[in-house]
Amino acid sequence: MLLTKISAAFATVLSVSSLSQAAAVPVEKRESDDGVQINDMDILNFALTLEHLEVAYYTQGLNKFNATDFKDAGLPDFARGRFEEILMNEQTHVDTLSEALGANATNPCLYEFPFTDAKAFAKLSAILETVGASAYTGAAALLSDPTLITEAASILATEARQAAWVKSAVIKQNPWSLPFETPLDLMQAFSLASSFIQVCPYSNPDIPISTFPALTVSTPMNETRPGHNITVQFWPPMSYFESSSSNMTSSNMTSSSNSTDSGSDSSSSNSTMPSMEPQYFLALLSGLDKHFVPLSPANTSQSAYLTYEWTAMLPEDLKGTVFAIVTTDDTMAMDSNTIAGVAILDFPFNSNGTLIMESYGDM
Ligand SMILES: *[C@@H]1O[C@H](CO)[C@@H](O)[C@H](O)[C@H]1NC(C)=O
Ligand SMILES: *[C@@H]1O[C@H](CO)[C@@H](O)[C@H](O)[C@H]1NC(C)=O
Ligand SMILES: *[C@@H]1O[C@H](CO)[C@@H](O)[C@H](O)[C@H]1NC(C)=O
Ligand SMILES: *[C@@H]1O[C@H](CO)[C@@H](O)[C@H](O)[C@H]1NC(C)=O
Ligand SMILES: *[C@@H]1O[C@H](CO)[C@@H](O)[C@H](O)[C@H]1NC(C)=O
Ligand SMILES: *[C@@H]1O[C@H](CO)[C@@H](O)[C@H](O)[C@H]1NC(C)=O
Ligand SMILES: *[C@@H]1O[C@H](CO)[C@@H](O)[C@H](O)[C@H]1NC(C)=O
Ligand SMILES: *[C@@H]1O[C@H](CO)[C@@H](O)[C@H](O)[C@H]1NC(C)=O
Ligand SMILES: *[C@@H]1O[C@H](CO)[C@@H](O)[C@H](O)[C@H]1NC(C)=O
Ligand SMILES: CC(=O)N[C@H]1CO[C@H](CO)[C@@H](O)[C@@H]1O
Repeated sequence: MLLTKISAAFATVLSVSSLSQAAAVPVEKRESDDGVQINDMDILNFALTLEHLEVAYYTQGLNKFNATDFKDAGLPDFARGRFEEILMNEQTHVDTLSEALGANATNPCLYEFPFTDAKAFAKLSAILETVGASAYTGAAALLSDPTLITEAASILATEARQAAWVKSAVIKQNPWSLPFETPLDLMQAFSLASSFIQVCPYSNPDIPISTFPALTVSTPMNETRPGHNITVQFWPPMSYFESSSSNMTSSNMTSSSNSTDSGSDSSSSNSTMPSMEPQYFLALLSGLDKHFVPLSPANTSQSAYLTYEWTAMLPEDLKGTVFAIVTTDDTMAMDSNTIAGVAILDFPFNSNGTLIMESYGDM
């Protein structure tokens, strides 16, 4: 039954392994950052996946909240009418992309959105529009047909206008973050979008994009500030553990259980765990800049292999919307060295450029 929640099946539908679907729109294939071969049809279907999600978002929100609900939530009188216009924009994007893809167009999925009132609906819409703008910005480099690049840029600009309108006119915060929009690659954008997707029709085309393991922020929104420590949650990858401690036999494992409870015994620690604990970094994607800060286990007496809660000091100079991922080194933020993500941080600022405390993510 379609309503069954099957995230595993969804992951399979979008698995990297099945690339058998051939190109229809253009034939040329380009390599994404993680080496997966994708073509323009895949990119358009990816864009269509995001547009379907947005149509569902505005349809559900506008069905759920009437003019009185908007007013009661303290939103401006004009807001609901503009959200209706946004819905029409998104529906037109869906129609245009579907027409270009013909029989290969992907169909809508089932979605679950966490809004409980009109204000939360408005705030989350700003995040969706920003992710949309960032996804189109990142995907532009992967398109090969110049006509499609212009069409995608044209959609991108509208998504960015919509984001700016929600952020400024409705939420009364900064309409933009920095002089540059932050590009997200396909896997990063899809990791964000897929958190709202419950299940997709099996007949949908196989788009070769997968998702990262989850990264969540556990610091309360009002205490997540530049220059302060942030606590995030993710599991270090098992594969990393296995490859660094390759061919650890059961006798090695046995000795490991002896020495873990005596952390001071460093001479035996190398026969138990790999001698070097892994070092992870929080990569903060902000405009065209990438900031890296080291992560340490939040509980300093825990091994980095077994830690779920991590802490890092956020750089002082972050502003606006920032995307965070966890990487294995501090020089690049590619899919190949990303182990968890994507989390969204927001540091809204007023017209004097001063950070303001209330965040649109604070729902
Ligand atoms: C759909 O894809 C198939 C193969 O992937 C291709 O042969 C066909 O032309 C495509 N159809 C359209 C309408 O693009
Ligand atoms: C709007 O919806 C609320 C429930 O959310 C309902 O109580 C109210 O009567 C509705 N108002 C109008 C004008 O339909
Ligand atoms: C954040 O909010 C919580 C309650 O919502 C409050 O207890 C805490 O003091 C706030 N922190 C700051 C830094 O304002
Ligand atoms: C931030 O975390 C570091 C270690 O990760 C710790 O040494 C420092 O005291 C923390 N700072 C604050 C303000 O909590
Ligand atoms: C323990 O693991 C190391 C590799 O990390 C291996 O070289 C060694 O032979 C193993 N010891 C035993 C007793 O299997
Ligand atoms: C581990 O502990 C067992 C008994 O608890 C002991 O026989 C064994 O020698 C210990 N191994 C190491 C490497 O300390
Ligand atoms: C463990 O590491 C220390 C240096 O950190 C080294 O002197 C020692 O030989 C190592 N022991 C084993 C069994 O590899
Ligand atoms: C930190 O980790 C150690 C070892 O796992 C555990 O004994 C201790 O209770 C933890 N401390 C906190 C505050 O969770
Ligand atoms: C910006 O700064 C001016 C002059 O310092 C001040 O009057 C104004 O209230 C500030 N605006 C905001 C939104 O803080
Ligand atoms: C990394 C490594 O050394 N892997 C080896 C583990 O052991 C198997 C056989 O036991 C080898 O085939 C791997 O090369």
